[in-house]
Amino acid sequence: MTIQFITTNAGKFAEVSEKLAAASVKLVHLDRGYPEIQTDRLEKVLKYAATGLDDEVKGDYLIDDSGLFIEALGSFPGVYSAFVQKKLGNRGILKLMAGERYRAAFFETVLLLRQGEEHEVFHGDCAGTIAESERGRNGFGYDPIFQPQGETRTFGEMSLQEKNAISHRARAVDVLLTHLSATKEL
Ligand code: ITT
Repeated sequence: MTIQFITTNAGKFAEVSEKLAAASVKLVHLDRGYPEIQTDRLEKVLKYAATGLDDEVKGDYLIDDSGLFIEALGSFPGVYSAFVQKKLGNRGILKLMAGERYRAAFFETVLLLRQGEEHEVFHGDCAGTIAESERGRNGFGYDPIFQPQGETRTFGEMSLQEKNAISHRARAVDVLLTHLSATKEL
């Protein structure tokens, strides 16, 4: 089966297509944005986006909204992660966290799959801590400052396959794959 992944983020596309290729799902990259409302939950962003995309995109598609939630910052940047990455970057986050000993954080990914007339939503998360400095050049976005629980390296220091073994996005894709096999699509 073929699904279009609508995202402007090539890193997301690489991660999801690696996982889906292993399950013989072909992912096609549709490199375009869509309006993202400011709201308190990632899922609401996707559900709103889907109402517009349904009219504009033919065939099955997948969209991904993700965020980094830092506990000491009251879950910031959370739903504002894209804006904050653009405006403050990882250095800005490290400045906000300077002197903070409680560094717990988690990533969350929500995926929305449109198949026929149906919308299905899948969640994945990954707990960890905010590193003291940027480490590694792999991945994208916040990867160099996020160290998953039980690991000594940041996502930025891991290969795509290593990140895909434990990440929020990979977990959401696993739930998506379980759904596809339960509905006999695979
Ligand atoms: P699309 O909306 O076009 O898919 P985006 O990069 O704007 O791409 P998001 O709004 O979901 O995607 O991402 C919010 C921010 O969080 C953005 O700056 C990403 O780079 C970052 N981000 C998302 N997933 C991440 C991950 O797995 N590792 C590190 N940073 C991530």
